[in-house]
Amino acid sequence: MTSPDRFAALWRSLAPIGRTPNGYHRLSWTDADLACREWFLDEAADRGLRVQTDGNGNLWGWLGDPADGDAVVTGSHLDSVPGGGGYDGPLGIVSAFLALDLLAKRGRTRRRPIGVVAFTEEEGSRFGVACLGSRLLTGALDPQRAAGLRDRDGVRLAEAMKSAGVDTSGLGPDPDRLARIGTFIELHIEQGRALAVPVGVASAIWPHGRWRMEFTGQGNHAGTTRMADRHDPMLTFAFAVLAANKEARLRDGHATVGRVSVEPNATNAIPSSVTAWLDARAADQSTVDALLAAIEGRITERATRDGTGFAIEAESASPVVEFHTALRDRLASLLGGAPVLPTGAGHDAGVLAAHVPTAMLFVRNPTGVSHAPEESATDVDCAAGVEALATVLEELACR
Ligand code: HGY
Ligand code: MN
Ligand code: MN
Repeated sequence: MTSPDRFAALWRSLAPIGRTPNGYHRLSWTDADLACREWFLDEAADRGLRVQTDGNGNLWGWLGDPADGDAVVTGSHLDSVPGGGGYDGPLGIVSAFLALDLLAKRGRTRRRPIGVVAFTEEEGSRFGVACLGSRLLTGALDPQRAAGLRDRDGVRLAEAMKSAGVDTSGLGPDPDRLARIGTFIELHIEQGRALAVPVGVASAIWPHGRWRMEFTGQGNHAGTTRMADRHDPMLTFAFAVLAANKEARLRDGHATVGRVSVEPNATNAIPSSVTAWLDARAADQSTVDALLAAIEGRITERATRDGTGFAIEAESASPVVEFHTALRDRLASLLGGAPVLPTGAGHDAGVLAAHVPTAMLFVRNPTGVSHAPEESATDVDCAAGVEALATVLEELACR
């Protein structure tokens, strides 16, 4: 049994990395990420795993030879949103290592390779595309486009990887590696307070996407420009935020504008442009599409009234994911009738699900807060998650 204390001890070895007074800052290929990667390699080595960094920067630790195929792979991601919580991502990796410890204790004979994976840039917080590492692995993202993605300081992904000493010539689909995976299991903190028991099983991931919105107008003097003469993109932007919120409420969807940049961002100047990002999600694709059309229509009308320009462009889109139903039901019953529930959060498991039988285990999040420093889970529930993951790995890799 992985006691809560044993969970807490391993948790403490990772927790200080990238932690700031305003939450976690573990953006891919930054020093914090590199320290997390070192932690992964140390923990993998402690367990005798063979480690690899693939051409896309994803980290793999193997028990057995992956070339034997039909591997059972588990893992998640180490990167965070800026100011994020500590559990979103890392819980799946800490739990994977502890589940291997439990498996070793149980002494069952492994019949298949077992892999632990840390996918890079799952949050898309630095380079703007979510699940970057798993999308590159599976061919869902063009490597040329990926190599050219820039962070807020203009650093390209390829440069960031190179400065971390990673050869970028292998960026792109890795069909051989993908073909060796028989099943993928991601354990993740639940992010919406939907679990009344320590562990649940995912049924689906909502379709969702990210759109970049550009508002353009006439920069001008805050003191001398009459209100009637203004073409103020900040006004159209402000309307856009309210419109997105209203249209989402009308459709039971979710719409968020959490990131904005203003030019010239001066206290006494009417902006010349405002760039903002819309995150929109709903239980089905037709609702997402209708939500986007409504938001875009209302903002376009308003821009005409404000005499400003408006453009919107999709940056990353994730279709609905229905997890493998037989695997889902097998795990729910294996775990004593664990609840089965959907999520509005995207995951690497959602990308892998299009290629291999994939399932997710959720660990209870008492407050439901995520993507914020207050994100939490109890050691007792996390230990239950490890126990569940070990049982699933035993079922899939030892029978
Ligand atoms: O945004 C998401 O749903 C995930 O946390 N990347
Ligand atoms: Mn997240
Ligand atoms: Mn996550």
